[in-house]
Amino acid sequence: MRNKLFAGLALIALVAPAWAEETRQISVPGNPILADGDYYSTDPAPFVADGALWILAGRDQAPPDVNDFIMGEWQLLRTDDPKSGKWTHYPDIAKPENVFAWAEEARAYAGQIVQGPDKRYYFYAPVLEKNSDAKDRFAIGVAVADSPTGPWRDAHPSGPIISQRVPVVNDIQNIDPTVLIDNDGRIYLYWGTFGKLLGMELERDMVSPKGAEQAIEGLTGFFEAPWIMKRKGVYYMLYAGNKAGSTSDCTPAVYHACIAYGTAPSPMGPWTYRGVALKPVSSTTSHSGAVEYKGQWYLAYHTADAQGGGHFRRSVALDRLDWDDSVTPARIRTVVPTLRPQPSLPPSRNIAPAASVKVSNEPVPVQYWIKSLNDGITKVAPLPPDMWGSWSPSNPASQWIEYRWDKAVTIDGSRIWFWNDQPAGANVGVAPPAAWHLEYWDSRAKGGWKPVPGASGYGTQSGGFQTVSFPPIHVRCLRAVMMASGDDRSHAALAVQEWEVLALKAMRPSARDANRRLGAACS
Ligand code: FUB
Repeated sequence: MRNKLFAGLALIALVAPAWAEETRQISVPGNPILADGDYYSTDPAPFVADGALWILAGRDQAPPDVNDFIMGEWQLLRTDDPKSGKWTHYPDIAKPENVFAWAEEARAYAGQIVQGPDKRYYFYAPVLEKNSDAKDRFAIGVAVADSPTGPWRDAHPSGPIISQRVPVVNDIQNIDPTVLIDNDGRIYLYWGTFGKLLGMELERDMVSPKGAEQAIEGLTGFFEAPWIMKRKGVYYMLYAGNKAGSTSDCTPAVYHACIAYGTAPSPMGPWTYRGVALKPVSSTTSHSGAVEYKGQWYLAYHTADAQGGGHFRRSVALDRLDWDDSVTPARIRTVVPTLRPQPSLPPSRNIAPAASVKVSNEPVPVQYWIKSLNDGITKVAPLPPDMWGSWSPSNPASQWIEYRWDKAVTIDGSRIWFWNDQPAGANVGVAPPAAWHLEYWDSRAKGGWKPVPGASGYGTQSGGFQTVSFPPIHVRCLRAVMMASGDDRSHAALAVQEWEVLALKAMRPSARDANRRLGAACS
């Protein structure tokens, strides 16, 4: 797939001088920066060095049907002018097993590069320890180099500076390091995931602990991906938060994250939650870093928006981060993600994206996402946020999902893609429906939900579209009514990855409005 054109827009590969037969000059009109699916780039950590803006990133290498973080190496992106869209790409600046003799390959997780007091560059890198009896072998190593591009060598060859065994025993997963060198020269390291965040002061050698690990509290909904920074005397911590729920300001679905942030008057707190800097992106994980460059702040983050992208095939994006200085401490204005110009979509008979959605099981359990029903995305290996679902400890015998259009539409077909984690006929978990059918709201006389007449048949298999056709019918509200499989004791739950409704003629799809409000009920 190397050097393929994405969306008809040029990605120009030139050969750069000296060390860098591998570097590539990229000219991009927007996000993601690497968008053609050739190199995925993830967990961005921006920094300024030699007058340029750099982004350290991991590299997702999982095949499309594998849900795992297969990440063999780190890479760099560099620009002198983010607005120009011109970047130099340095693939493979380091691999865990080449830099750290004690590390295993393929888990080059989210790192950060900072310039130390000795002007050399220090790379805080979470990797898997090869020979460790720790329950969780993730550990943070530190590499050092004279240039961001390396060569990187282990700054602490005796092993990681943080693990479940050093400097003291801990029981967290030791990943996602972030470092601040304060104006007084003191150095602070923070790290953690799965809701646990630790912080520690480091000596000026950048590797030795100075003082004890401390739990960082007060960052509401903290999940992972901390990013420490300081502006106008205030300490800011960005992080991936997943305080999920239907009324959450962060995310309605637990498998998604927003980038939230808190502030503190000193590096170790006390921390106060302040709000959301970036709403959930298209990948389940969200990971960001912010930096000021030539007077403008930027937020680097990743998404699943590149060609062939996914939750484990993520790509780095960069957008402006603006401050509201009318309040104290200054507030981060919610970042507006931008995309490069997208190819116009071909005409389609599917008019589901123009509908608003109502379902029988509101509030939808936080592991599912109602918006995925008509987002036009189907995946071979979807995760729970890629579907609407209904699992609960006690599942009813039936559920429905409903589309409402602003005006009545004439339709003659529908396609639905069920998802399951249990076989057909199961009475637990999520299974394909035992049966399903379409109903429309009949507005004549007293009105009422009626089966769509003349339907060709309702397949119940999962893992692909089940298609039904019927004589044209004029409707404003349409339901897919699903009967769960099960028995006298219990029923399985139901899940749908995508539900399409087909108009008679293909038309140009109107822009999808993800924030569309629920349309008026038909009843
Ligand atoms: O890339 C692997 C992991 O995914 C990172 O460590 C997390 O922050 C999340 O982005």
